[in-house]
Amino acid sequence: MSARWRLLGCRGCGSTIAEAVLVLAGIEYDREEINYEEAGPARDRLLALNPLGQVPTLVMPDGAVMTETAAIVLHVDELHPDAGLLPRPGDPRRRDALRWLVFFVAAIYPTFTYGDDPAKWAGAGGGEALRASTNEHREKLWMQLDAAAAPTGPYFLGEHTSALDLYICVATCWRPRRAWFLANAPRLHAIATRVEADPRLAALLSRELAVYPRD
Ligand SMILES: N[C@@H](CCC(=O)N[C@@H](CS)C(=O)NCC(=O)O)C(=O)O
Repeated sequence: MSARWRLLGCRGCGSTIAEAVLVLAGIEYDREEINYEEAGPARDRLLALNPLGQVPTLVMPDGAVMTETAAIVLHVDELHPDAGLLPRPGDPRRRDALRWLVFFVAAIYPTFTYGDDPAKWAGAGGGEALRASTNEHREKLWMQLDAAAAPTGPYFLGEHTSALDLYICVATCWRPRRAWFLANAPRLHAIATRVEADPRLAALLSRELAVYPRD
């Protein structure tokens, strides 16, 4: 059994959020690149661990499997409270952090789940409409999140960075991409660029996010 954590991820995907969490917590891990869209032995390995076929999928040193970015954030925050992933229990900002963390995974993330490969859910005939409606809905959700960000920043919760900033940094590279955020959700755009400049994360993020066009 390995003493290191093992992350199954896909460049620039939600696994980058989990990877940034591990980096901030100082957890040593090995990473396996998986193209979850491509049938084959790598996807079979992923499916054996996570029947949803999603990344991130983490195998912990005791062999336990963890999926779901929000669960990973909460678990690593418990193990490494000094990593600054979430405000400490009792701090009123923790309530906000939990609210928006769950908002991300319960409201925003599913728009990608159903919009990325819409024909899977709506059939070939309905795919285009599902993609358009999830794209449109997501823009509203991002604007709601932008309005909830601390008005003077520099991070979503205010003075201190948190795991929410990691979601913002990574997911603003996805549809509708950074130029849209600059025009429509400027607080989120500012947070995303600030996180990319964090020296603890710069190497990881420049490698992972290089797959996306920038402003
Ligand atoms: N709720 C999951 C969502 C993970 C997820 O949807 N990851 C995407 C990549 S960014 C994926 O694996 N998509 C493939 C699929 O859903 O089939 C989380 O928060 O970790």
